[in-house]
Amino acid sequence: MRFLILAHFQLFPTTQHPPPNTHYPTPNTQKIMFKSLRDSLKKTRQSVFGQIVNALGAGEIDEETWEDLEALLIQADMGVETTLFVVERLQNRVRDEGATQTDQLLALLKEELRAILVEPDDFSMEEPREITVVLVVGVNGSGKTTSIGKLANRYKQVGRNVVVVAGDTFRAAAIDQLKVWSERADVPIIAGSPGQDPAAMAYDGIRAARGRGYDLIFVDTAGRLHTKYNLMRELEKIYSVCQRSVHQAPHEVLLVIDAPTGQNALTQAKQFKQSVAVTGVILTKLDGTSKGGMVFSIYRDLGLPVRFVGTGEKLENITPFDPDQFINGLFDASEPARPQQEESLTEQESPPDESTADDQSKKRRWFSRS
Ligand SMILES: Nc1nc2c(ncn2[C@@H]2O[C@H](COP(=O)(O)OP(=O)(O)O)[C@@H](O)[C@H]2O)c(=O)[nH]1
Ligand SMILES: [Mg+2]
Repeated sequence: MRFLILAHFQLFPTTQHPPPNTHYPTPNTQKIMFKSLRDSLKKTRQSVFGQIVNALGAGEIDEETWEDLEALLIQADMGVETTLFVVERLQNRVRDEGATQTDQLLALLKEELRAILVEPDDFSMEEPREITVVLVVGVNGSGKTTSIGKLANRYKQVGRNVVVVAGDTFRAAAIDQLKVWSERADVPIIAGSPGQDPAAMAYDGIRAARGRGYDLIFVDTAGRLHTKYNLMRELEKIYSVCQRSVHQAPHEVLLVIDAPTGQNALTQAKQFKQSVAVTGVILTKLDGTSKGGMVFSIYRDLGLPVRFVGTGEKLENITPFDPDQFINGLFDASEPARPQQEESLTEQESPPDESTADDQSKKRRWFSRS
């Protein structure tokens, strides 16, 4: 056999499959989700969007208003193109609607920003089907393995039969790291040995998972190989293995983007999009950056919806992206704006410390509110 099955995989006898899920309850965690999204937007809100609220406080719209607004939107990492697009739309609306006051402009700005966050199609990962394959791609250190651990936990909590496949065979540490996350999420892992062909690993993993009746498979992938060319070819092979293994798979291809990387991440994202049919974005490390404005360029420049936001390093620190909550979180006027103070996040490849008992109880609280 080319792969090893670690963790709890052997707990399920192969002859007795868990029944396929046809109904996936979604936990009613609206309030808690909003809190965690809002909290993770603190830096973005305090450094940039709070200043926009101040700049558009009370007064007449003049030339300086437009200059300040443009500079602040660029500072929020919205990207030049998206910023110019928004400012032009606002100038047209101010003219057409006869607005003269900055508070009117603020209301229009919120509307225009919200309009960029187009509601995507239904999330394929949550549609009932016998088996759902989710491929997770992105550059090294962006948070793929961590996000898979968090999502495995989240979906296991709502009754899915989750399994993770260690498709990053480039580094031994990557396999170990996914193993740690699978233990935290209490889901089985299918892993081979370092250096093994990742597409063959994906094939074996999907086949084994299918044989044992799992309904949600997350496939981890490498973010770096010897060359970028190799990486993209390898991802294409994994993608095509998924296509050949399960009808309409991969059902989701989630691109993990590291928010602190800002606009540079978009160039990398475009390269991934050229190789595989990316369906959505997981935006990680929003908690450590003031670059939350890049959500708008992900939607506009990449044409991709943000599906989840990483709000910290712990198991429960992931939240579905909600456009209305995002806009509210950016402009919450109850906090004073502070000058921008970017804290860079250190990227480490080893798994973070085990969650504490307190984390575990928080996790239970998170999912028990329904
Ligand atoms: N603060 C914070 N750190 C994160 C988040 N997601 C991932 N990380 C950290 O980012 C680092 C790299 O994550 P990893 O999952 O190994 O990235 P991968 O190489 O893409 O698999 C780790 O130290 C993670 O703890 C997040 O949402 N917030
Ligand atoms: Mg990884």
